[in-house]
Amino acid sequence: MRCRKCKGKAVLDVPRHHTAFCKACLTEFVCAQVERAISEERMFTKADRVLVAVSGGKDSLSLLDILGKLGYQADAFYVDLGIGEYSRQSKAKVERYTSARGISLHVHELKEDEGAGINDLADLVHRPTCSVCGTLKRYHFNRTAVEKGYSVLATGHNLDDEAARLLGNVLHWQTEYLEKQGPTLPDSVEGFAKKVKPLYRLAEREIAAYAVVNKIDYIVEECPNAQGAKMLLYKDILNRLESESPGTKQAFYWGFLTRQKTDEQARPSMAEHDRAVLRPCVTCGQPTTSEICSYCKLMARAQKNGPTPVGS
Ligand code: Q46
Ligand code: ZN
Repeated sequence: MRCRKCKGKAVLDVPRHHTAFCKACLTEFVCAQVERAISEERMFTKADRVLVAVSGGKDSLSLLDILGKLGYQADAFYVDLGIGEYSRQSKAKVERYTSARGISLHVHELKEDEGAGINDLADLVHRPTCSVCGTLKRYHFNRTAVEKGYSVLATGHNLDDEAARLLGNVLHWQTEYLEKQGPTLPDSVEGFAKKVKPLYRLAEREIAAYAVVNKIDYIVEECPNAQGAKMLLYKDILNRLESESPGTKQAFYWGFLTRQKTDEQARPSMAEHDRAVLRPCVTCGQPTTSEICSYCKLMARAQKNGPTPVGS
């Protein structure tokens, strides 16, 4: 297999673009796709300070790497979920990557600040672990970005993640989630950082190949709580469709984004809607749609149900 661009030895075929790339051309392709996502979706500029939420996995560390190569100001934020060996290893990968490149790293420790790891917290509030994890991560991503002066919070969600999420939302007609499923969510009110997903144009296997070619030392294991998650099933189904018919994932998700943009012109923008409904949480001051934000509700419930010393 030869690289379509330079005719060198190809390391990855990309059937959805009818092409194949060598190491150098793959890196160029990946960086160009991210640059295009950033400019087309007006995510941020070189003047913005960007906080990248990193897990130690290939996507978030690659995103940090690509933003550095492209000359953006990007720092890292890691939430230590306290999941035994998995958290220890993923944190070590993040620390090694950032310290080797002189990137600032902010860390939030659940065991220290919330008084328990994610599995114990989920038990205390009798809710599925990943749902509690989602609430906590969303809260701390935003709070840390705002408090530390970052205007933008970037996550490593790729095309496979977004297409799988879209499939889940469509299968259950979660229209309220569909409205908010875009690669750029605006900083509609004070106290909210803009949220962006600069990898949405790239498939998981393309990013995995980028990480290997660029010698990024990432944690290969998935979070142990991800096993059996619905998202993995949706990804598997989409991968089967993709192998039969390359380009399916991209057509599904990008087609959704095109329709979403047309619809937006016909109704009030999400920013206007948010401005009308959001107010500061009476407990912590973070923006919320009800009197008390979902993080504070969750922590109050954990405190009521257990001996956990709860921080804020
Ligand atoms: S980290 Fe958290 Fe995922 Fe682990 S506990 Fe579930 S949601 S699976 S992205
Ligand atoms: Zn709150």
